[in-house]
Amino acid sequence: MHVTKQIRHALLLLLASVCSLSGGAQNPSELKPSPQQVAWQDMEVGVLIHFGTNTFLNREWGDGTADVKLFRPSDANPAQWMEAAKAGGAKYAILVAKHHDGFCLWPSAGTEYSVKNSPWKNGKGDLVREASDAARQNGLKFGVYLSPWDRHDPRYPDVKAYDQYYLGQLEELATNYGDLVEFWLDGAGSGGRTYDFPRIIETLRTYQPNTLVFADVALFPFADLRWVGNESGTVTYENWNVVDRAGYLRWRPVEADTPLRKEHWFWHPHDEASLKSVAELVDTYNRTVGKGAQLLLGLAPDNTGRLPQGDAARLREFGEAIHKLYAHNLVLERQSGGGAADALDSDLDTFWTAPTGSHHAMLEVDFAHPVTFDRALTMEWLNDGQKVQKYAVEVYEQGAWKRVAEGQAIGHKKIDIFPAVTARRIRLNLLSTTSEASIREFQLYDGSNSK
Ligand code: FUL
Repeated sequence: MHVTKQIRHALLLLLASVCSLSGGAQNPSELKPSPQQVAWQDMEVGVLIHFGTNTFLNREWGDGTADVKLFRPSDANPAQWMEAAKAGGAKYAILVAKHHDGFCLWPSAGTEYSVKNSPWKNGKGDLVREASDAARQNGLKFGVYLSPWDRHDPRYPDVKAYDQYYLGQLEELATNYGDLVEFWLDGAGSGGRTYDFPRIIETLRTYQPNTLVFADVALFPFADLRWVGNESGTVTYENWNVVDRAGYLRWRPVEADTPLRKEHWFWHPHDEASLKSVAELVDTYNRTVGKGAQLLLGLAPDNTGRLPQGDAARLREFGEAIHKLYAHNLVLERQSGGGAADALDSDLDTFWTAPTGSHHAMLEVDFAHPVTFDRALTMEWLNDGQKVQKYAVEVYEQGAWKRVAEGQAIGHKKIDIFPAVTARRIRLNLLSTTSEASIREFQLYDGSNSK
């Protein structure tokens, strides 16, 4: 009897480990975001700020030999950066605390290669402090980028010694500058190198349990957020939040980083022509946020330490353009919306849920008079997982329903843009859902109105 019990116990253990190894127990439609991921996805737009010795050398990638004395901005002004970011609609700012050249924007104890030996503020300055303070004063969350690849530090070839150094830096950043919303792990330059990431992330989690780790594919096992795979601000595929990493499924929403000036993360002289136009930025917004992704816009303060006036003005114009474009939700003027008022109220805290157990559903909006629109904005309530797998936006025309847009994933936000149509009855047709879908918003806009 006793032996049978032992055998049964051993078999159960074996079964449990086989299940977890094969990943067989995971079902993508049942995976849910963490509360931190839900809050992060709601921010939609952020900025990534590059400033350092490269700024003074007309370079994108420093080789680590730049003299610290080069770093002498006359007017480093993080408050101005953050004001501009806010005007552009950003809700968070990530500062490149150390880029690949190894130069640190804070007086790190582990190296002499930092602001503490630069002429800026006679070596008494701390840009991580100033930027984090300025971000919070402007209502922005703050995060850091700490490049693992370090082309300056002499310990870099010594894997153990460098890991220890990196860990110390992370500890400084994680314990001295308040809550970090995101930790940006850049894989560039690190191909073939193995860092002690289990320990590094453990350290981060110890001090900052709520920080979300962004990582590209090379460092993917550690990612809470994933890289979009390009720097052009494009999500070209159906965007599902649950993705697979070698048999292990997780909720990993995507962040699309792209610079405000084409192809330049750092500031370069005589480079004004590369500043993206408002139309390009709005298009980028629609192709990233409008596909359920996060838009992370790169900002580059110049060699005075200020964001160039043209860049700040462009950010403001972009912020205003988006605001204007999505200010007038026609659905609010409807005559009826069935029982789905909670999806039709422009209130992000309410949502409508399709009948329990349903795999398809309809949400119809009727107007007293025909309305003209050229885009639909739909949001899923994701706390319970991503449910919609196929949908269409349809208008009632001459006795039949006509499809004006269709897609698979909705996710956090989906913006469908199509030739303008005029109709009195419009519906969101949820053609296939894994279980009952929850719709946070279904909105209609006339883009031509905002021009
Ligand atoms: C890349 C880096 O190599 C670029 O210099 C920049 O920092 C960009 C945001 O990430 O991987």
